[in-house]
Amino acid sequence: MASHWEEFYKTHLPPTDFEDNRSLLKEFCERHNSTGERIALVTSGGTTVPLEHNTVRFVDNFSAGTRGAASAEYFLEQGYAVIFMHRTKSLEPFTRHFNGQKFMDMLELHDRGPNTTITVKPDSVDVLAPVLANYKAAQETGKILYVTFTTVSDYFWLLRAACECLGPLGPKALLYLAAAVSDFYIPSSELPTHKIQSSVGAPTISLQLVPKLLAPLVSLWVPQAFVVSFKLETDENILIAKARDSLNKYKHKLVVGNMLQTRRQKVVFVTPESSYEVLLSREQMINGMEIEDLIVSNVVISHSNFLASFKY
Ligand code: 9Z3
Repeated sequence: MASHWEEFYKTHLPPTDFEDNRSLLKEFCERHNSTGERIALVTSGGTTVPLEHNTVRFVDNFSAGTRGAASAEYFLEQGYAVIFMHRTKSLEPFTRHFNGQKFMDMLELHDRGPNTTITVKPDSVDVLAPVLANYKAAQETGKILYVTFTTVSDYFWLLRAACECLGPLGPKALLYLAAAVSDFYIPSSELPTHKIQSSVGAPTISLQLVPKLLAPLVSLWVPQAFVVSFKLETDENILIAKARDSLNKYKHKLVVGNMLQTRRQKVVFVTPESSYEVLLSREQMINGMEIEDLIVSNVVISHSNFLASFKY
């Protein structure tokens, strides 16, 4: 009998841009594998669950992709090549610093008829320059690949394709699964084609469990990789137990637990041997330090130890 995840891929079509993304992933992984670099796959942002094939409405979640976008920058700083697999229109590395009106407010318009010019305000140069330098460096050295998903089904297709391309890197591949992936969905076969009509009364929407992809991911797709998953809870009393359950079930290396309410200040690292908090001090917070800086530094140390002890 086909497993739940195999059944999923049989009954859900890949997204329309799937083959293009697969080629990009393949080229990126082969290029960095040939130079012996480490690659971090960072997943980021939330998945949607459409309620109709021609989607007017969908179920979504809170994630703006802050964790993933910030972490991608810190992995680049640590010398990793990065696949940034994110929800369309969620936060991206580098541009995240200048979201919304912030960017416009940094610019000055010098309207001189046909010789109009635009400059960066002097007091914004210090803010923009380092971010721009890091952005340009990542682009020019081909160190970052952006791929996007919207629905939970898109995410599943893209995740498997990324894993297939990362497989040959063995333990040099690091998976950092920070996307907020829906646990529930409506199978394609049960979706109405057209917009749900209010004239037939209030709809009853019945969701089903998504397959747990961490199982094939760890045991079949990238069995040698260093896999880090995130666990989000809102009830502190169950966080560590849930993180430990996940490690016991899927046998990966590390679960980073976080609470919705305090995720910007602290997380808990749960490994098969131990659990410890990683948190920003008051002073670090005042100085504008981001917790992702600490999370990524700790993850990179664990990945290095894992690589050092890896038996080929
Ligand atoms: C996380 O727990 C991330 O840290 C956040 C980041 C989504 C909380 P933001 O985008 O938030 O910075 O606002 N991601 C994993 C969430 C998740 O769906 N985990 C699944 C679960 O908890 C397992 S992979 O069951």
